[in-house]
Amino acid sequence: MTIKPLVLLPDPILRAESDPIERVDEDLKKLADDMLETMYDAPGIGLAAIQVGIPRRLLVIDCSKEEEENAPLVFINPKIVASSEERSTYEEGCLSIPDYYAEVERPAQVTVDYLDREGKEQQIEADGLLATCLQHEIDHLNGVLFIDHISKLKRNMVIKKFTKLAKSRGGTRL
Ligand code: K2U
Ligand code: ZN
Repeated sequence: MTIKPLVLLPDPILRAESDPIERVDEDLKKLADDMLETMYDAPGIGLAAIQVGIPRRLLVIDCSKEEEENAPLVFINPKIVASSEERSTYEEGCLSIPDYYAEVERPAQVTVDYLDREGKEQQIEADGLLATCLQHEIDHLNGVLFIDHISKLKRNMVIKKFTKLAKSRGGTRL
């Protein structure tokens, strides 16, 4: 497996609409496995393919606790088919916007249709951190970042800071 370079704000590819996956083949499974290795190495609890520069509707998640066994999940062409009126707030971060955290309010429960790593149709009803993570990652597939859910003033400050950082670092690939 391979740890892949992360794409950082303000790389414009993070704003792309990712393409639906037509076929679940061995190459796609290898990409999912590389994304899981990249996510665990970061470390994070979720990762969308666009964050390693690949605009395909694929994401991986593992919300298991430190003291628990890993419980990796692979979501292919995920679609939110229902979300609760009730909302919850989490302090979110993003591997593409390192060391910046902000409170984001989202629906507390979501129902998501997707294909699993074997290409089998699945449906999950998620709440808690898994619901937040799924919405955060599915946002990535639509070119939406968690900073799009905070005030314009704060968002512009973050973008300005990461634009300056990218200039000093010579790019947006970590
Ligand atoms: O998409 C990503 O950048 C991965 C995020 C996913 C995530 C962010 C906020 C809330 C839930 C999921 C990373 O895992 S960032 C690390 C992290 C982990 C738990 C809570 C907050 C931030
Ligand atoms: Zn993110």
